[in-house]
Amino acid sequence: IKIFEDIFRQSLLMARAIHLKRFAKFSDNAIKIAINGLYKHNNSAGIVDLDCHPATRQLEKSLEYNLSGGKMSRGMIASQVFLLTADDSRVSEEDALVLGWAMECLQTCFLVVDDVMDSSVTRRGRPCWYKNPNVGLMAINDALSIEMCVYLLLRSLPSYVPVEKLVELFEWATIITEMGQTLDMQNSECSDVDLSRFTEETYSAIVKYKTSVYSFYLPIASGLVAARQDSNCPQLKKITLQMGHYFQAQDDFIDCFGNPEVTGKIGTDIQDNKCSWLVVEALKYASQQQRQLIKDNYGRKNEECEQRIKELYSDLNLEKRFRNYEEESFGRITDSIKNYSGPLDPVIFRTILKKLYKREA
Ligand code: DMA
Ligand code: MG
Ligand code: MG
Ligand code: MG
Repeated sequence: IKIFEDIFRQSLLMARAIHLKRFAKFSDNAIKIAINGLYKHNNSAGIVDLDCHPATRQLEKSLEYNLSGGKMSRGMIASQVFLLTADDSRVSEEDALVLGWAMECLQTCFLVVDDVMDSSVTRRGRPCWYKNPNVGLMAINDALSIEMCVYLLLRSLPSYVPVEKLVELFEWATIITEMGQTLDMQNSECSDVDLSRFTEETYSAIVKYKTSVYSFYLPIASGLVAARQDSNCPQLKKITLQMGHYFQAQDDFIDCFGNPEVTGKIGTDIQDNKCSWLVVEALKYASQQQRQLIKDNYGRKNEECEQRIKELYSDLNLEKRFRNYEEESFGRITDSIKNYSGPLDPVIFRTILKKLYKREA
């Protein structure tokens, strides 16, 4: 009955919601809005000339390349929550789309630098931005510019949207995520493989900072803040943290066991010495001998070493253990959603969870 009720309520909400295609198409407009914002602020200072500037062209190119090809789930969630919870009749679909693309710009700037830090090769089925000829480490500067597009977009919103509150929320989520990336790097960039770092506690802390806040809390909370709804709800925090933990565990699983044709990226966690869900789990069950094997082969920039770790993961039944974790997480999050009471229709949480469940990309 619950499922039918969900489908019915979902279709009701869908009638008022934004479709993925419309969201995707708006990306060109979002780029124009960001660039226009850049001109506008520039004119008031009047110091530099941006017209037909090769640097402006570089920003446009990096936006075109990097904003496309993703699942756009964070942006879609922010847009939907905004549009579905706003009582103010002046709130338009375009306002919601602008918020959604600000969210996608934030995600994009994180990914561009993440790929540099993780020495990744592909992203969304194409070479990582920094791997492109004529880009290289300029990607870092491009990422900083893309980060500022978040604010150019937010500040383009009309005055009936609480822009300052949104800016504050985005700033907070950004620095938390960056601290998460610091934790992620501090636990992987060490000359000696230190297995004592790979604990569940460390893992939970990294994931809370680097993934949950910007991937789940921010999209929902920003939608609520934009719509002037109450976002200060302990159960919302609980649900989004649990979703983030589950999402990153899946990301870590996919890094090793996923199909690059489907995920669009080639895994790097083993060679990068990451505190991944898999290595934490492996260490729980590894014998003394297997621990030594991890110590000798993990975090080496060497494909044979990587292969040995993958074999060990299979010997330790990590695929099956992950499937169990997946079921447990699904149950845990479902229970948390049941206890939610707030301005959001809980069918939205259930829809997000359904999309996550058993995802392969
Ligand atoms: C990504 O973690 C986290 C952020 C903040 C981008 P990750 O390096 O595991 O992501 P991916 O597997 O997509 O490179
Ligand atoms: Mg990465
Ligand atoms: Mg990373
Ligand atoms: Mg990953």
